[in-house]
Amino acid sequence: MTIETERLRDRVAAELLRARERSTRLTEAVDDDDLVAQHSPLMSPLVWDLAHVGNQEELWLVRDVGGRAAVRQDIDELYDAFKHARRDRRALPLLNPAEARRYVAQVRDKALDVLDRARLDQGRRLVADGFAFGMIVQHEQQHDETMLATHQLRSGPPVLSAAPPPAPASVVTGEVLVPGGPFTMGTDTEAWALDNERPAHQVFVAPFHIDRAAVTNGAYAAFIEAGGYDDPRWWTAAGWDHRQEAGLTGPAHWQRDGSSFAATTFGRTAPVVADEPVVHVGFHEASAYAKWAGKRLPTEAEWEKAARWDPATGRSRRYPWGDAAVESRHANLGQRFLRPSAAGAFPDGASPLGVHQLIGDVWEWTSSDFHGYPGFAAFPYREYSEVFFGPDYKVLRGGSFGTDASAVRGTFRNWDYPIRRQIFTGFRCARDA
Ligand code: AVJ
Ligand code: FE
Repeated sequence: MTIETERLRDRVAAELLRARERSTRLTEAVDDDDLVAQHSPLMSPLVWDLAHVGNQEELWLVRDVGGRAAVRQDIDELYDAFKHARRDRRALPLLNPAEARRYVAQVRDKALDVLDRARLDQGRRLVADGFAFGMIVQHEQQHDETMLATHQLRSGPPVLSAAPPPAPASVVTGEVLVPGGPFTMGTDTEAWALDNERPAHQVFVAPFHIDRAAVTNGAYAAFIEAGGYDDPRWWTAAGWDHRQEAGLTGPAHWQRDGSSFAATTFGRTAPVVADEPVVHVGFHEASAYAKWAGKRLPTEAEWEKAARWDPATGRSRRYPWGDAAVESRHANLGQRFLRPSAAGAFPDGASPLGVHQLIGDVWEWTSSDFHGYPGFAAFPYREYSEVFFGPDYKVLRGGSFGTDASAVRGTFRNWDYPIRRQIFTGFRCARDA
């Protein structure tokens, strides 16, 4: 076995550990009553997420890759996300917190043993380059972001805290012109890319302008103050219906505070910071803001071209800053800070054209429905992406402050219903050139 393979094995083990440290932090922050509670009909009890992470690890790493006997075959059905809606999971005979912790630890022991013996350098496609392990690392990190969103929805005194994010030397505003022409969207070479990011394919994009930063709280407050939520001209028919039905008046968690706004974040209420990206807005609100501003949301292809296309070489790179792995100076990721950072706070992560913070801070709504790329093939299971393809879901790009670096890249695609705003969603605007 090569040194390369051994280095990959060490990296996989380190990533599995890092994910588990985060799951542990998020589930040790609250008591057992809180872990089993349903904090919102939109979210699972935290203890479900924990055992579900273990169950996926058991299914893929212990049973499939390892070919080992089941640890707990009897609980598969309880932790199958397609069998029970989130709002119904509280009532299931779930593992209690102590049992769930014991279960995920048992599975992890076996998974590490499987990792020790796995042929990462050859053989099954599922195992080559550590893909199955990478998929499970990302799966746990995705659920850790989901658990963070559950924390944001729970009531009671704060239990999570973090330092404030860095402030920019100068606030980034304005837009850049992205030249028209073809670029490579998606990937064939990113080892841990999920099925919906594949295959790489050429896409022609007409020239467009895109904002250098996400829409800020200050800009969004101006939309509210201008009566944006009361003027159907800015909303699509479906968006206006939803705005009326849900009684939307601003981002989730905002309260009016005299002539300005405050937001409650992980149990603490504070004035919104004008230069930070707006967060907890739905697709309909993002589209309405964009129309009011004389702009529109970028398509998914436009977003990816802005994030990956290198004007010097015409090549698509892994990240806005190049092909180098994520470092802390590049982006606000990984729950280091528990809120988005102001426009311009991560200049080292900017693209060659000067577009900032495409990765990290807030998930960005695009105007695109979630579909498979030409030549899409579900791998390793249809339920990761394929069953969600169609007009019901909108694509989100770039990751948030709650997303781990292992679970986002220039090609990564997230999706949600257009009315959803419990995840850490914002947006940036674009317009035709
Ligand atoms: C890609 C974030 C939409 O959380 O529903 C977790 C990821 N898939 N378990 C989700 C996922 C299976 C997925 N998203
Ligand atoms: Fe899952």
